[in-house]
Amino acid sequence: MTRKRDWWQDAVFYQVYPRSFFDSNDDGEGDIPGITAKLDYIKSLGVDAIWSCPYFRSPKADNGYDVADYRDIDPSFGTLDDWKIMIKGIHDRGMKFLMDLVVNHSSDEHEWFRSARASKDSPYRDYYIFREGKDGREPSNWGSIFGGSAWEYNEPTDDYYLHLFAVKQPDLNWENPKVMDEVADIIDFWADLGVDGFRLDAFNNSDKDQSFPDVETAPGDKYGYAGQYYVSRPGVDRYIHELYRRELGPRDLVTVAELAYCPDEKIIQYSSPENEEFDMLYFFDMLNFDQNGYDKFSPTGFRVSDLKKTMDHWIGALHGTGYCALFLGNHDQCRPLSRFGNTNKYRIRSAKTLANAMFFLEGIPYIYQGEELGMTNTDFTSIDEFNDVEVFHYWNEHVTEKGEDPGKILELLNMRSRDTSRSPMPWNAEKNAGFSRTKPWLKVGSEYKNINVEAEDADPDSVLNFYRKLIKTRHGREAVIKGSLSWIGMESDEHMSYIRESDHELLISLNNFSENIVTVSIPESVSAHSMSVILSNMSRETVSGASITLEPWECLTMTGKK
Ligand code: TEU
Repeated sequence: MTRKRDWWQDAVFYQVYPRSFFDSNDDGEGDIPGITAKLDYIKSLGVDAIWSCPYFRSPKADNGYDVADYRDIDPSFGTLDDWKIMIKGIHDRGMKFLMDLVVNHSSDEHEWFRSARASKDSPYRDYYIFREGKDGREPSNWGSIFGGSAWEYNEPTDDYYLHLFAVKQPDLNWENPKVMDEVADIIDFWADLGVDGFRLDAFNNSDKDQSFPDVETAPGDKYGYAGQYYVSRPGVDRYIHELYRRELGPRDLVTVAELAYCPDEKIIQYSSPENEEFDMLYFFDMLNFDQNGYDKFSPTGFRVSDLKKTMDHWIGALHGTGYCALFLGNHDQCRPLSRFGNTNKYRIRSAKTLANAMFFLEGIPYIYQGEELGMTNTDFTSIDEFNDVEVFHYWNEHVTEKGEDPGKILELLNMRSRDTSRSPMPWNAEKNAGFSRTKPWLKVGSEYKNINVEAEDADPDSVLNFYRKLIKTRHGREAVIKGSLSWIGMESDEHMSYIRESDHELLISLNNFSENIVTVSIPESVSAHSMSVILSNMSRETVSGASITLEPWECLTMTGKK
């Protein structure tokens, strides 16, 4: 089946974190006019579409993923008129715009929840999930994704409400058809204003087993992971299909599903066009391979063979059916360069190699703001410098409650916390990295004097200019969009190399992920063809032969006609 809404299949997306992108009114916070002011920059990358994290009215307990009004812009981000100017600017430049739709939960300050929690007779009571306590405590021992219980006591009605995320993010009750009607209306509202699609936040958590069975807990823990009772249950398919039928399909809107803890057997179902569910799949779990399970704060060390196996797994499963997002970082992860690359001698080379290695795979590349500059993790020197709800939960649990070494926990937070990648975008070498003339809401990374847009724009060999070439080189390539994938040396822990092949094109991407000189044997099926270098981070112009020797962190992409 051919998809009608297919512009995105050859697209590259740019992810904006609005609070940290650009501050147009010098209050220390990025805003919507700030995005508008930088549209020429985004366009200059050659990307096709922008996805922005939320900017709706919100108390920002989870930085906007706690929405208090789905139809209004938070005053700190601007106004609806500012938004209209922004979307016009995006469309005028030939780009598309996807917004975040956060409807697994709302803010506890949303008027629905204010009313629901005040009285059992509220018309909004069933918009949320309230339950009586059991033996003087929570209705079940489910743990929240951010730590602690997933239930919060609600005094006015003497019962508890469910929040899979923070206390201020009560879960919406999708078993109530009125919630569906409300969300369909919200989609309608933004579609009328010109949005091109949505990223559905945490949507595969929307259907819960509302008998709330207790779960097993780790020794010493009060609460346990209850994913088996709320992840990717059948309701998710029903809900998204109904939204598709009512709004998304008829209005030609594109969706990207953020899927956390997604079981393999669901992914074909979610992405098969005939099911009319999601367009692109964004696997939150794609970056779990260098840690213990879902625990981002227990890193196990990076091996490039694990990255290859992970990509092979998801891409292989979807090949011929659907597309996943390709990314190594986002606002929920640390900076890929600090995690997988080299932040010292080979910073620039390795930033280019990480990008080159991902960009020629099958899928839709997503660039998270600042990645195109080769940004590294922000360095925090004390817990007071952080902002994220997840960080504070982790600190309280490990330092305050369990008495673990604060120095060690700080080190871990500097390695893996979400704030490491949420710092202001460095625009130039001036004060506050040119992001704002006032002290920014979150610390600016200390490397901004070297790593910033102005400096990199002027340097032809910068990471930024490599990304521009990379995006241009990727576009429109048959082998990249739908070609087969075969790995060269899948087990190697030094390089990530692969071949993509379609009816008329052969492409080979070689990426040395080590500080060693590495020799890669080229299969005869490729070496027999005349291949030309289309991208190199070492200014190589020609390469041939049955083996290729790569310098430390060198990357190289070549193509040939068949
Ligand atoms: O993320 C979903 C999600 O599962 C993450 O919260 C994840 O568990 C967490 O980052 C662990 O570190 C989305 C958004 O991307 C995230 O920013 C929000 O906090 C979350 O939903 C709740 O809306």
